[in-house]
Amino acid sequence: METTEANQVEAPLSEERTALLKELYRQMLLIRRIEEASAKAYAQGKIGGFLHLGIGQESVCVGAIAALRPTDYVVATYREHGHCIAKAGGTLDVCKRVMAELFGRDTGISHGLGGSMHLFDSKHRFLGGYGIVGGHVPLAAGVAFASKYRGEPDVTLCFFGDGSVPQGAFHEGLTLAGLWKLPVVFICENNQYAMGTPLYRTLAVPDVTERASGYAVARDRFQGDDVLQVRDRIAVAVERARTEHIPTLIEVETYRFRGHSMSDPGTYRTKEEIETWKKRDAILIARQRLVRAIGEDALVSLEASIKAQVQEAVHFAEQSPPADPARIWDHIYAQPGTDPRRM
Ligand SMILES: Cc1ncc(C[n+]2csc(CCOP(=O)(O)OP(=O)(O)O)c2C)c(N)n1
Ligand SMILES: [Mg+2]
Repeated sequence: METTEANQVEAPLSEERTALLKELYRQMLLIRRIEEASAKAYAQGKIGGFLHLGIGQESVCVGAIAALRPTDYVVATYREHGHCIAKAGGTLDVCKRVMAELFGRDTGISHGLGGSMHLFDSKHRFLGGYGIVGGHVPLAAGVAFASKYRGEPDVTLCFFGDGSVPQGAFHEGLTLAGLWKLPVVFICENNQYAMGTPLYRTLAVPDVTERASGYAVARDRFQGDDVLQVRDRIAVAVERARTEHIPTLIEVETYRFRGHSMSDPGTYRTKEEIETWKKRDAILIARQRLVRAIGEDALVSLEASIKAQVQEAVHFAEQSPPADPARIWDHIYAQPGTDPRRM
């Protein structure tokens, strides 16, 4: 047994769990560095439009997606860079294509036509990137319905923020998922704010998962500080969705360290509040745990390679041609007879 800084006794990690934690740490750090680089490029005027960063929330998408099979689906909000990268396994290729999309380049993951809020990667079954708060919740139920209808074993993960919960579309999506027993897991990334509005001003019942009984879906609620815990708890819900067709409503407590978007200085929060949450940073916690398990040296080359990959992704975006105006009407409507999952 080892002792953590909080003086809690921590069970030693097995070799397998250490390897898993190292991979999850790699993905979380890669996503953070990609987003930091995109913030820099935005400030330099190289990225336009909206840019919502998930810095501080990486453990949710990385932990949750680690519980999936590659054939499972993910649907997310406009704060979805990390989800898209994690769904593709955190490769250099996806980082390049996400960065190129933010730069509005033809090589981008949506050919530069979508930008930050509309990443889409059908190959890896990442089905967007949606800007309408709560609007994608019924879409995720529809994807899960399609899997069940076709007799396919795939599960859909639907990520949304606390601001989606009071929306009508959230209610409709959860109602149908519970009624039709769809293989879907709804994950509320409760980052305490909807833009500048704190949770207590939007939700009369602050425990999001209390709503689950109204929809006859299972529920779970936990903190996002420990990425391994996120992975393990979501894995239970994914298994339940796959084998029993019981949906789950999950709430993960997390925090974004920056403003809502690049134009938000976040002055509605105190420095003390942000600093308190930074001590719970899942990347920091994972790193401390890995240092205790395998030593700092084992992480140095990993971190250097992440830095190099991020530089390569930015370089790729800068060198790529701009989005092609001839493509502007592509992918607006489905073509009759085509399967949008294979476009
Ligand atoms: C239907 C709708 N209403 C309002 C907006 C404007 N809006 C964009 S983000 C946002 C806050 C959403 O907060 P939350 O769901 O908690 O997600 P977070 O940004 O915290 O990740 C709002 C109100 C929108 N995009 N869609
Ligand atoms: Mg929120």
